Amino acid sequence: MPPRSNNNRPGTPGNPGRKPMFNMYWMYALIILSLLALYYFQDGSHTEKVNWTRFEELAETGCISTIIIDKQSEDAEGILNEKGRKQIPINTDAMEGDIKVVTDIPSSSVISEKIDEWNATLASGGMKPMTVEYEKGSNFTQLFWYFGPFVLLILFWVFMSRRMSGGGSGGGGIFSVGKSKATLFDKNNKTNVTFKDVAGLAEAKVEIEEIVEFLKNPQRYTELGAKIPKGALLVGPPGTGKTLLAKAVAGEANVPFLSMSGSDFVEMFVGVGAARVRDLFKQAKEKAPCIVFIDEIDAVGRARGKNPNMGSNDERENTLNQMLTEMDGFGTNNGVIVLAATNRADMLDKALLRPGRFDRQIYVDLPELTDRMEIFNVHLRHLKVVPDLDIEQLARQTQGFSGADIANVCNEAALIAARNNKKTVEYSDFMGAIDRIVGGLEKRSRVITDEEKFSIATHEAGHATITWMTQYGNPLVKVTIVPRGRALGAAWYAPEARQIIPTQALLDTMCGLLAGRAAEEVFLGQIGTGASDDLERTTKIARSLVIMYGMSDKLPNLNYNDSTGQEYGFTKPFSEETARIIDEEVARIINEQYERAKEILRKYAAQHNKIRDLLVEREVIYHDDVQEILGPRKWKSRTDEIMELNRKEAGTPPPFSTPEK
Ligand code: NHX
Ligand code: ZN
Repeated sequence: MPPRSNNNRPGTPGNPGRKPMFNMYWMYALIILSLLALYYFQDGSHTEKVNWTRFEELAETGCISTIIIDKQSEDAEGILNEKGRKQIPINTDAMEGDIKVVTDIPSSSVISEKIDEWNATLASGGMKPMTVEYEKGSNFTQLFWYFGPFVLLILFWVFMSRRMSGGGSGGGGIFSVGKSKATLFDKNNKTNVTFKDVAGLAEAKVEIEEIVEFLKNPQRYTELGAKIPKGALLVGPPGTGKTLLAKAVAGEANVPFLSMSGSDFVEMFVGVGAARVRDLFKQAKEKAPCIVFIDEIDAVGRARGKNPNMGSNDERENTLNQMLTEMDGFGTNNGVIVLAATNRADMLDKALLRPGRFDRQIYVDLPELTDRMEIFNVHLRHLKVVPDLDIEQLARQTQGFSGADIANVCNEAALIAARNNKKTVEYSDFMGAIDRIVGGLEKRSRVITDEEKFSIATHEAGHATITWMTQYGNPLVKVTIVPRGRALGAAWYAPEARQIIPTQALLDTMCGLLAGRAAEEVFLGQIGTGASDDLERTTKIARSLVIMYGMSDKLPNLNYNDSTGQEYGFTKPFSEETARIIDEEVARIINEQYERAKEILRKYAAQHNKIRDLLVEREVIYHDDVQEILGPRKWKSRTDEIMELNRKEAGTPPPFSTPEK
């Protein structure tokens, strides 16, 4: 990463030696000074408030050595001498400073007469007269007490605002809150990411390459009368390479590239977000043609609330409004193209998506099989791997992984290989890495009794049997009763990517999930708490089947889902009656699948028990072991076929049979 700079304006090329206006050390010095001052005025003395009569008494009996008259506040302080110290009800032995008594004086003219009177009494008793000092009221102390808190408050505010505005790098403090904090990539400060580094995403790449074209040769488009698009929105789940794609644009286009995160606009001060948007576009216009990239735009771009009085976030809306006007206002932004990334396009304000603003949406989806192979190839460039590594099989095993996940798998595999002192990274290391990432750390040290082992094996064998015997059951990779992460055992699958899911597939999935619990009931005669996660997932599927896909018998073709997430607020889009039916349907569907699972298990009880026993014996069993027991699947998936093909052609066991270390 290039260093972040707050100041990318031309004319002020990063001014490192500039003195900040408020240095942090000033703050500390001031705080320490005021504390010292407080301590000084306290000076360890003790002041006792007394009434006039008592003061007179003390003065007449020679307990006071010095009287200090304060004309302004009309009080008199008497510093007690040795004798006086014994007169007051507190223990004064340990006290180092003066002990004073203070009282209000009736009037300043009376007091001097009184003092003369007391001194005369003292003289007649053979005692030392009191000395008298006049004080004009210590202005400094008073000022301090009046204004001190305000000064402290202001200092605190300055301190906080410096904190808010990004750690004070580059200085400027509160005076730079309205400046955008965009990172600039240009000729002097280039990213070394190019389109070659972006694997997969073929379609997205074509679209984004076109945007680079717009900036490089605008006349090619404008000559025909076409308008250059203002912006493109990169939409896709986390880790799929939206930011990478944007960085590649920065690397490829020979134009300046301003990068900023949506959350950088958000600040605790009113109007700052809008000011930053203005500043960002001002910078961009100065540098045109250029690209502005706003990552995580949902931080500011979320749809504005419908009800203007309720719970709306004015500051965020102002920021958004400013962004809308900057992108398509009266001002011309020729040569500025805005790219933005988000993982929730449906949450964005509709105004952002209309033509003239982000008029193109580029979907950056989770990588398909071939994309994953490409991604593996990119990351394997840096690794020392065995020459005959089966990348297609790796890609099949990482269904649903994002590019970032795959990068993680490659790195984890290399770590595992290194831990085992291998010279090259092997297939089994990758499998270990995938298991590690999906399931968490293996916990072989967890103490499990034989009885528990038996019931875990029963549960997992149930999953294996049902998924094998149902049409849409996912292709089984392995079954294990080695504890990993939070789970005591698991059945691992290599799910086929499916675009459209038939009702039966959902039902089969639920049946497979319920199979663990069903096996416990059928073969153990009692059920345990362990199936909670299976049940949670089953219930979610059943619920979405009813309220989202309109697949239930009683509520066909109805969708009560709100994909925009802001239509209904706290009210439900259906009646109480419907709510009851939904609950009934969900319960009915789950119950039907549970009964079905038990039925299938009873039918294949012998096979289930064989799988269970093999599990107890070996702890991990693979696709082929299950096939041996249950026979070839009636409904073969492509993955099943490939697993068999591999074996026939190469005459080698499939890769999953590699026993784990
Ligand atoms: C416990 N764990 O919590 C113990 C340690 C029924 C043989 N007392 O269904 O391990 O009981 O097919 C993600 C993944 C909770 C989230 C697994 C949350 C497991 C897993 C509870 C097997 N395999 N249950 C399974 C299991 C458990 C649990 C999870 C999760 C068991 C079952 C966990
Ligand atoms: Zn289970």
